[in-house]
Amino acid sequence: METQFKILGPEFSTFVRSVMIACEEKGLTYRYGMKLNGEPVNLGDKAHLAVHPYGKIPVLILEDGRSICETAAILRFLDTEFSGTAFLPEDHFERAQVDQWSNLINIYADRAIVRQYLLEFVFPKGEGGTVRMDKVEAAIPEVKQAIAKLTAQLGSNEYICGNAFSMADIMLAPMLDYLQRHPQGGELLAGNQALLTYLERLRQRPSCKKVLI
Ligand SMILES: N[C@@H](CCC(=O)N[C@@H](CS)C(=O)NCC(=O)O)C(=O)O
Repeated sequence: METQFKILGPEFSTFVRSVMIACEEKGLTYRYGMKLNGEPVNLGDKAHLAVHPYGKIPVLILEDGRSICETAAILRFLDTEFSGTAFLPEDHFERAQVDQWSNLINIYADRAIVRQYLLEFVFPKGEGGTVRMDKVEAAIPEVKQAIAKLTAQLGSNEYICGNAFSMADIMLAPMLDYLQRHPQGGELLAGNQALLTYLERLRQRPSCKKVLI
């Protein structure tokens, strides 16, 4: 029978989307949502902390009930366990480069683009549920800096770590996709032909066509 994974987390989360893209690339079936052992679970509940010590999502739940948390660890596991698109190069140095960029994207690009900027619009915390425009303005320099660093790393290559698709692209695709689709965020990317062409290349992959909607 086909392996079916459960992904703990809502479909709109960027990191959940990365795991979904990875499953699609490997041809795996999966379900997602905020449920553990068939029971609804909230962030930070005891049951959640049992599978992620810091109460974050996503968590991958295997068929036998074992679990893996942290997006990079999940993607690495899926890559070593299943054939299909390779997420990591064979060469050890190149592999380290992909790990390096996966981490840089997971920690720094995510903080600048998603946490400090996009989430201000998605979950407005201002008075009466308004967007805190002062926070948005304050976040823009770091978003621009993240865009500049990603553009420099991309160079004239097809993917973020050279000319092969990798785990680092899987980590980045949902973030860039949200940023570009967002009216103000999209303006920060406008005119950046290299990054926009790269994003379009990712969006054309069958995995991304299914997940980035
Ligand atoms: N380093 C973690 C980051 C996970 C993360 O920050 N997930 C967000 C959703 S995209 C989350 O759990 N947010 C809820 C919270 O921080 O309470 C990973 O790579 O999985």
